[in-house]
Amino acid sequence: MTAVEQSLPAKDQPKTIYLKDYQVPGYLIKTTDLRFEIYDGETIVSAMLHLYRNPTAQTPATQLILQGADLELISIALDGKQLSTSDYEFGEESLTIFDTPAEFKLLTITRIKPEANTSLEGLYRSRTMYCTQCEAEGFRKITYYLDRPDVMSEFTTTVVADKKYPVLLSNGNLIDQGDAENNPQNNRHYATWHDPFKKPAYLFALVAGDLAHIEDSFTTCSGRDVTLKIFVEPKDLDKCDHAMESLKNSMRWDEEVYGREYDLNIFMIVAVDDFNMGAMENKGLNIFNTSCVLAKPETTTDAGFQRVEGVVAHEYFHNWSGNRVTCRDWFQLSLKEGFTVYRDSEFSADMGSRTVKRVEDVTLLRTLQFAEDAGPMAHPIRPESYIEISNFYTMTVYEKGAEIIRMLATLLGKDDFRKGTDLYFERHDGQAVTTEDFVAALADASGRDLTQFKNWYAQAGTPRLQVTDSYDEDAQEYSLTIKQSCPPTPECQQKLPFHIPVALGLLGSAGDLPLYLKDAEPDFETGDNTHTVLELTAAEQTFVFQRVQEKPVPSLLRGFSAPVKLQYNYSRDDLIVLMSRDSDGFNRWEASQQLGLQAIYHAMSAYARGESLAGLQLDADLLSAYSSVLQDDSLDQAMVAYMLSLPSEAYLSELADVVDVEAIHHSRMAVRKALARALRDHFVRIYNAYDHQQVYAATADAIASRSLKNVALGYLMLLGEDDLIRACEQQYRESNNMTDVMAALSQLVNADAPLAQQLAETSLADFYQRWQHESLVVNQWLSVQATCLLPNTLDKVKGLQNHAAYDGKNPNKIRALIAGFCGGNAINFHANAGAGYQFLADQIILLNTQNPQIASRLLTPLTKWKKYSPERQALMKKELERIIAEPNLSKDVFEVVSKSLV
Ligand code: B3K
Ligand code: ZN
Repeated sequence: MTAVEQSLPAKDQPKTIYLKDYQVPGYLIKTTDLRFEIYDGETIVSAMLHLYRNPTAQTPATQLILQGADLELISIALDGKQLSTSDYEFGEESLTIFDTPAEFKLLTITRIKPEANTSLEGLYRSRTMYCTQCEAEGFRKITYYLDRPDVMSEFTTTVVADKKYPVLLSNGNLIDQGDAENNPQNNRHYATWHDPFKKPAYLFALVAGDLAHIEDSFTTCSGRDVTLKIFVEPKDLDKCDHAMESLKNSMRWDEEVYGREYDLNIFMIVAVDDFNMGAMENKGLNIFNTSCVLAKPETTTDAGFQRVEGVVAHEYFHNWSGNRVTCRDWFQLSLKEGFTVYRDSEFSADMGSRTVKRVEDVTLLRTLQFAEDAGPMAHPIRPESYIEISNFYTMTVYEKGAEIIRMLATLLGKDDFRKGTDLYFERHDGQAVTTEDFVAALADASGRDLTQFKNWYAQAGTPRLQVTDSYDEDAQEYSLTIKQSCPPTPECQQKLPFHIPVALGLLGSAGDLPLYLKDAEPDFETGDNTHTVLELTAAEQTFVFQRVQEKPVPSLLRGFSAPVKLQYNYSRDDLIVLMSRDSDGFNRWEASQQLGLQAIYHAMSAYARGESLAGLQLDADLLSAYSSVLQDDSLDQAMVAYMLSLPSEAYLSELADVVDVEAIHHSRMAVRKALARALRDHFVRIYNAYDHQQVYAATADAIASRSLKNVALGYLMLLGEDDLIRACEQQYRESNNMTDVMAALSQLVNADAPLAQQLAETSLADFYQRWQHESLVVNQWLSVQATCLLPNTLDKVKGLQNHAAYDGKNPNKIRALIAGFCGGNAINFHANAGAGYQFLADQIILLNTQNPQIASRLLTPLTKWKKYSPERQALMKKELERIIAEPNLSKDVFEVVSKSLV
């Protein structure tokens, strides 16, 4: 018996949903008229649904099964006639109405309790406002409905509430408002919204609150004026400008790059403090986590500014990739998410630096998504089955999904890709479709055969590319042999070969060599012939380049042209060449990372032999390569910062078969210290050249120079010198922006020197004193402490749980403190004989009933248990078993724990 089977009696085990079981809905809903009567403590929802049999269903439906959860049914009438209890039946999360006609109107009246809704799904209360989150299956917590994305209906929504909630919003255009009827005290009012675009229930939204807003407008490419409003709590009105600017930039970009115009008269964003994720693309009424909309220099870091820009764009782009064309079922999630992440990442690349954005995206992918793809929750970007769909809003569906769209764009080229997306939007506007439909549109528009490419949608796992080469000087031929393989994953043991674009160039002594690929298409030699994209389709393929006059250094997988692990035996000298002068900026960075890895692995071998790493010396050639980077004026400063930053502990762990937490941490730290000692003067020069008085700007250049200066500070702080520590504290005290304040604070908190610790303590106290009323700033304060790499952090984290700054119901606070510690502080999370594991399991058990989605997300560090030493494995597994033995386990937590224990 497996652990899963042991855990629950078979009848109580949550059901697995399979893609292969998909059936079209028996009924469709023409119109949906909703009325919300919001009172303190309860809300009454009246839903009038105009239903009709789906003409495409194989057999005509004779009963209607609606989904509903946590609802109290007050009354139900079909075509005006009240139903009696024998006309319908309740299931676990359903209401079945018997003997239903071909077409009818169903009126249900239900009672819900938003104030008691801690799952933050459905209608709930966050601080002073009411708001909704319906994706994926939250609408069923609002009223009985066909809660599936292929049922698209025209919604009209009336919200009635006390006037202490002056702002009443829903999707679409405002068509009516006024004082409520039967309202003797004249203290209630209403607003009616109509959304002319058919949409699935997951895109429904409602907000009621005492909100302030900023307003702007955008004239679309066809000359229509669109009102833009961002609603926030009044205290946050000074933090909306960056989001508004980002929104206008997104609207323009989508017109220019994809030909997509906005379609309603108004576009609204509302910022909410209690939110399970970043934001939600509800039609015309996006609801955002405050952390993804509010920004101003004094309170928000550069990363925060960039996140706001990226998330605003992402949600806006969903208006076409997600809303106008939506998903047939939740297995198709990547249809909208992968595509939209690709779109937002290209937008950010166009707004800032393309190479920097690529480095950031690949870093995220290779640490988090590759780890997911190698773990128990591995799944293809279009999964075959799930227990709880909320568990599939993953790095794989989003980030790998985006890589798959990127590969399609690379294979088709700019013009054909655009023709393909135009055809997709035109062909499927107003429909709920599949990833197959998306690929078909691209294939039809370009004339390309994408059959094999579709393996990327169905097979999980990160493919490995093993590259070998040979140079024949006499024949002047250079051959590259590429073998592909993919490790087994839960859904599939034997993989079919993938269709993989491998972008490359060949470096000669004087720069990129011209490429003459044997047997290539005749047009190969036109245009830029120093860069090409090879198409790998077989398990093994050899590509021969002719007229190669010297033995080249291959620059492989330029721009990270495919989400794969590349293995090629680069010598250290090759890497130094690539790092110093590859024409592909991404591969220059990649070479720096490979060099960093080699240095860390070298230190890890010494560590394994029990040698002291205290005075570790780095090789002179390596140091001179790093110092050339520091002096290379042709490089973007952000790139210098990234090239100088060693691969993270998380990435080193992902690469390891068995993670040795201490060896990774101490070896990486030793290399960092060695770099700090050797390059001290460069770092001091960079630090001193920075003008700390300059006015803050969130431009790519300004962000880059802060980033490089703060990387220099990070190295300098490793030297433990009092003057440098004092300079750091001065940066903390005097900086005019949160990026520099946080960078300094984090360095003080992490510096293992008495003076630094003393200054860290006073600075942390000062920080809280100053910012205690700014929730998002307090989150940064929690997170800087949770990620402190010095010992005893777990005790501090536990202490902070009782601090006034913490709120165990707010997802942002949970992420800052609990996920910050368990997911971002390996050396402490894995310390003390499993104390960290036990702490995490306790939090998950607590959150399991309160907020299952957040509980399930927090599990990630424990799901990796098989990657650790046998002792740690046993301790982590014990905690997973303790969780699964809990009564009332949510589907969310059950699915992740049970799959991890297999
Ligand atoms: N579509 C939403 C995510 C919904 C998550 C539901 N658990 C945000 C986004 O990806 O744009
Ligand atoms: Zn999205």
